[in-house]
Amino acid sequence: MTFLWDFNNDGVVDKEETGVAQTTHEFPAGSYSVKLVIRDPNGKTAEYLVEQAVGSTPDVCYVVKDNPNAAWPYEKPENAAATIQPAIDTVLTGGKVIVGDGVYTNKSVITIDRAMTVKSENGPANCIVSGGGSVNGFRFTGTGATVEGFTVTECGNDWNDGGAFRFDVKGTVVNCIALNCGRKNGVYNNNSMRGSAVYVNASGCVISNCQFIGCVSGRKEGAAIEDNSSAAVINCLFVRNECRASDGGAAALLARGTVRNCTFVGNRNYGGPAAVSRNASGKFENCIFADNYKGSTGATVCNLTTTDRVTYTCLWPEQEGVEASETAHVIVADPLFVNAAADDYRIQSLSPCRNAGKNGTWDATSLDLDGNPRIYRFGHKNGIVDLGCYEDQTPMGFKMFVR
Ligand SMILES: [Ca+2]
Ligand SMILES: [Ca+2]
Repeated sequence: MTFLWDFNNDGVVDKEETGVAQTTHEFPAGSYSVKLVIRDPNGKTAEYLVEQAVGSTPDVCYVVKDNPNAAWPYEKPENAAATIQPAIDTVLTGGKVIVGDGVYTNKSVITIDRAMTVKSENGPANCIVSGGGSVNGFRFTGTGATVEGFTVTECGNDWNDGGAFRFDVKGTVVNCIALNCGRKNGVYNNNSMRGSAVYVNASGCVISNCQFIGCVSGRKEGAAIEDNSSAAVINCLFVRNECRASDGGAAALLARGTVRNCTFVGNRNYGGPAAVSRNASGKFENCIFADNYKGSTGATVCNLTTTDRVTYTCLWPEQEGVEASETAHVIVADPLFVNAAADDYRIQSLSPCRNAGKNGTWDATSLDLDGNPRIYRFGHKNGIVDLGCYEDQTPMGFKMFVR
C-alpha cells in the first residue's frame, strides 16, 4: 500500500510512504485540513479528508492595532490580531505576545489565564492601554504571566479592585506606567476601588521598574498599590497618587510584602492615616519619601516607624513622630532631587541618598528605573546601592589644580 499525504489539502502531495500505518509531520502555526490518499498495488485508490484536522498555535503572537488583515493564529505582523485579547487567547502557554504601537481602549479587562509574556514592541511611551475611565486594564488569572512595557491609563472604575493590574495569582509587571488610574478625563472618580493602579491578592507577585503617577482611589485605600499578600515592589516611582477614602489607607498600602528602592513624592491621603503605610509585616528598604501629605494641608506624614520595618530610608521633611536613626539607617534630609519641579527625581551626586542603601543579592543584576546598573562600581563608595528608584551614575572624579 502507498500512503500519499497532503497535509494542507492544497492538492500537492507532501509525503509519500509505503507500508506504514502512521506518520508524523511538523505543522507551522495555523489551521490545516489533511488529505490522505491510499493506493493499493493494483492502482486502486481511496481518499480521506479531515477538515480542520490540526490547529497549531504559535509560540509568538503579534498585535497590530486595528489591523484590517487580522487572521488567526496571528503568528506574524501581517496577520496580527487587531486587539490584545485574541492574541493572548491564542499563543502557546509559555509563549510571547508582542503588541505594536498605539492606544488600545479596553472594552473589557484584558485577562491573562496562563503563563506567557505580554510585551509592547517599543516600550510604554508608545503602547497605551486605556480604560476610558470605566474599564480596568489587565487581570492575572493564570499563574506565571509577565506584562512588560505598557502605559495603562484611566483604568480603575468598574467597582473591581486593581485598576491597571489585578493579581488573582502570581505574576509580574515590569517597566509599566500606571497613569491617572481611578480618573476619567483627569477628574477622580468616586467609585474607583482599592489599588486603583495595582491590587495584589496572591503571593509571589513582583512589580518592578514601574511608575505610578496621579492614580486615585475614591472609595477604598491603596491609591497606587494595595498589597493584600506579599508583593515585591522594586525600583518604582510613586508621584502624586491620592487616597480619597474615608476608611483609611494610603498611596501605597502594604501587607506582608517588601518595597525596595522606591521613591514616593507628593502622594496625599485625604481620608486616612497616612500617605504611605503598611499593615502587618510589610517592609520598606532603600526608599525615599519626600513631601507626602496627610489631609489637604500639613506636614508630611507616613504611617511608618523607624524602629521596626523601615530601614535604609530617607524621609523628608521631618516626619511626625519619626526621627533619624543610625541603627535603622534612617536619614531625615533633603534627598536633593535633580529637578523635582520638572518631575526629575534622580538624585544629585551630592545627595545624602547616594550610596546610603543596603546591598542585597538582587542588586547584582538589578537595573534602576532608567535601566542602569543598580550598583555603580565607580561611585563614592564602591558598589553601594543608592536610596530610591534611580542609581546615580556619575563617575567619581577628582580635580587637580596646578599652579
Ligand atoms: Ca500539500
Ligand atoms: Ca551607588
